[in-house]
Amino acid sequence: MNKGALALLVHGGTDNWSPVRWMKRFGDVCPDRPVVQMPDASFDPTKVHYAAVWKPKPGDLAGFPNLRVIFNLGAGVDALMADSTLPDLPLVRVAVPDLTERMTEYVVLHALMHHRQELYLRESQRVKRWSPQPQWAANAITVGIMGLGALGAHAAGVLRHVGFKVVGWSRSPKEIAGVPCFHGEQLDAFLRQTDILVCLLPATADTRQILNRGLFEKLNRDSPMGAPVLINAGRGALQNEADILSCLEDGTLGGASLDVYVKEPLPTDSPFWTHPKVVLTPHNAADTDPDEISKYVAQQIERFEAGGALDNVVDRGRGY
Ligand code: NDP
Ligand code: OXD
Repeated sequence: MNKGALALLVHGGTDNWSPVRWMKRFGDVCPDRPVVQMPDASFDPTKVHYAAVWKPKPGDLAGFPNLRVIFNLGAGVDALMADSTLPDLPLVRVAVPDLTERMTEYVVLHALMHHRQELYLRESQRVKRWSPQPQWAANAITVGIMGLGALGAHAAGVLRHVGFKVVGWSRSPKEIAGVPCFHGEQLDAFLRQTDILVCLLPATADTRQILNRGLFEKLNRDSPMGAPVLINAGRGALQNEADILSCLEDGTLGGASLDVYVKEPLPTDSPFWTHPKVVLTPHNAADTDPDEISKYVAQQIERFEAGGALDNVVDRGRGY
């Protein structure tokens, strides 16, 4: 067995990131290649050609002199980009239908939850209040998606099928059937139309804290929902959490679904936990499935070794 080894560096905390589970899957899909869970002081680091990682410790990847490709086991590479010692090698991220469809489920679920006044109705049930409020049609609501990449573009199509109007905003111009697309400097025009703001941006130097009071104040104030709503499943670094709380308090925002936070796990003293206008999930909008992603990585390695191109290589200059 002289194939270059695959080193597994997985840190995450939650069950989905159990290194044992990932080791087992990579062992199954790379039967003729050493797969080593790091740290392993007994393994010669010069034998490592590939690394499959989730939140490795800064400096860890610099320890493999013959590394050829780094595979990030999620879609977002912000944790890796923050490592100034990251080797200058192809960095591949996850963009697969399995992850994309899971994220679309989350986005549609939460858009519908706010559109159908679920927070009000659940509270009504709790207090035995038979007092429905007027309803409006999905096509009276515009969902604005920030980030029209693998995830945003797919969610846009499904939201359209549900009946919402959908608009999108990205860095470069895009064309999506039935979805007016804005880019760059056209942000304000995009925000003016938006009733439900869905954020599926990567965290980069350009997008840090983009979800702030100034931006929320530009959202459509004439929504049938009374006030616009925020859904953020991108990254916590995109949001100013004090601004979200104060905008929920003063009605600039009518509600928020948050999956990601500046600090994760979310500290138990965060006001988000108990806020009546917040629907909170623990960064599980779209899990990366070890079965799917280990196959994806193994196939890419086979193709790379046969002289083929890698898919979904991160542009280090852009940071995503
Ligand atoms: P992509 O790289 O495919 O898409 C990113 C989109 O954001 C692109 O449309 C890009 O524009 C746009 N964008 C980036 N920077 C800017 C900017 N400065 N201004 C305007 N638009 C910008 O990423 P994915 O769709 O695959 O994933 C998006 C993010 O979702 C990930 O980076 C990750 O943080 C998060 N995520 C969260 C998960 C969760 O469970 N909560 C799971 C998976 C991902 P352009 O098209 O012009 O390049
Ligand atoms: C990802 C994530 O980036 O899980 O894939 O957040």
